[in-house]
Amino acid sequence: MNYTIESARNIFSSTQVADAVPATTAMFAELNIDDQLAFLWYAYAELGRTITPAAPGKANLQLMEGIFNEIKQMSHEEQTQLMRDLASNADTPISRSYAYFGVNAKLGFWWQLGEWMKEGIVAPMPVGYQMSTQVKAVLEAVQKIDQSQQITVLRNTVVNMGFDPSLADKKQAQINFKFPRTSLSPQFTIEGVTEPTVLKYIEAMNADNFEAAVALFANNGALQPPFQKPIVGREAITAYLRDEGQGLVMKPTKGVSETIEDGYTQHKITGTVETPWFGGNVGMNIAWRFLLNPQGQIYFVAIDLLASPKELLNLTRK
Ligand code: EQ3
Repeated sequence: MNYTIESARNIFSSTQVADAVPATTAMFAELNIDDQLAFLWYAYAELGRTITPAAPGKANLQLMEGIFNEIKQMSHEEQTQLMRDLASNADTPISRSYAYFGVNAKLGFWWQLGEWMKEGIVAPMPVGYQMSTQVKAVLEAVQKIDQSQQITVLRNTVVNMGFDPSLADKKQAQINFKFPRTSLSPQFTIEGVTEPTVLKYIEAMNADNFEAAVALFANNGALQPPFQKPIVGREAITAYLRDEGQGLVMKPTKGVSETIEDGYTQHKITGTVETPWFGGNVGMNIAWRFLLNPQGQIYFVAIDLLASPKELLNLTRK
């Protein structure tokens, strides 16, 4: 059998992913702009009752100092308009700069605005704000999902802001955050999997060594992030990982390896992944579905956010 990226996407097809994430993100997108901003405020505040993101570090925030100074000098009305412009993908200078921030820079930008909203430096939620029934419905939906899914919804909404989000796929991020690692890479063994390429991939990712991780891919190989289409080719994968892979801690625990046709092998590994924003407080349940070519290179890997912890045990082929 000759594999294509399209056919490779179906390996280990019984994997149950967290469908509630795209469903909730779609509900959010239906809200009007003020309701979207209000939803984010309440969802973030609600999350903050149990976990709060770590401060992104001075060096990272300094990368956006110019824009932050501009914002601090604005009136509350202007700040509110700025937030509306970002959420509605309006074409304004700040909204354009934002579109070129890396994912973590976008999150860091809103983290800072959130802090300033609490302090009253940036326009807070209006006193006496009455939540609409639509906002209530999305909040209820988000309360039903687990924290790793909640933070994924929040992250998706922030990523889609700014002018013009479609540019985000084609560009090299101009502001990229770095998260210095505070501890040694975690030691791991994957029960059931000894394939060197898979082990080297995890090791490289746990050291932010994206060049080493990408060298494991075939030239025409692809990486499929959760809820996204495959990213094809080494150059595009490197740009993606430099932006989104920083500071992740991957803790794979078990897996299964099988030889299939023509010397190809497939491997499904499950475990948890921690983001530098929430550290060990949120362990995201993840599956990696690898298809290796006969040379042992990664032809395809899908990263899935799993529907439930129970899915960590699902290593069946079909
Ligand atoms: C100020 C406030 C509250 C109100 C205002 O009205 C609007 C907004 C937006 C506000 C602020 C909101 C804020 C500050 C939200 C912050 C949210 C954060 C920090 C969310 C972080 C989420 C991080 C996630 C979900 C990371 C997931 C990463 C994964 C699953 C990575 C997986 C990968 C693996 C395992 C690989 O092997 C390869 C690569 C890949 C990256 C895909």
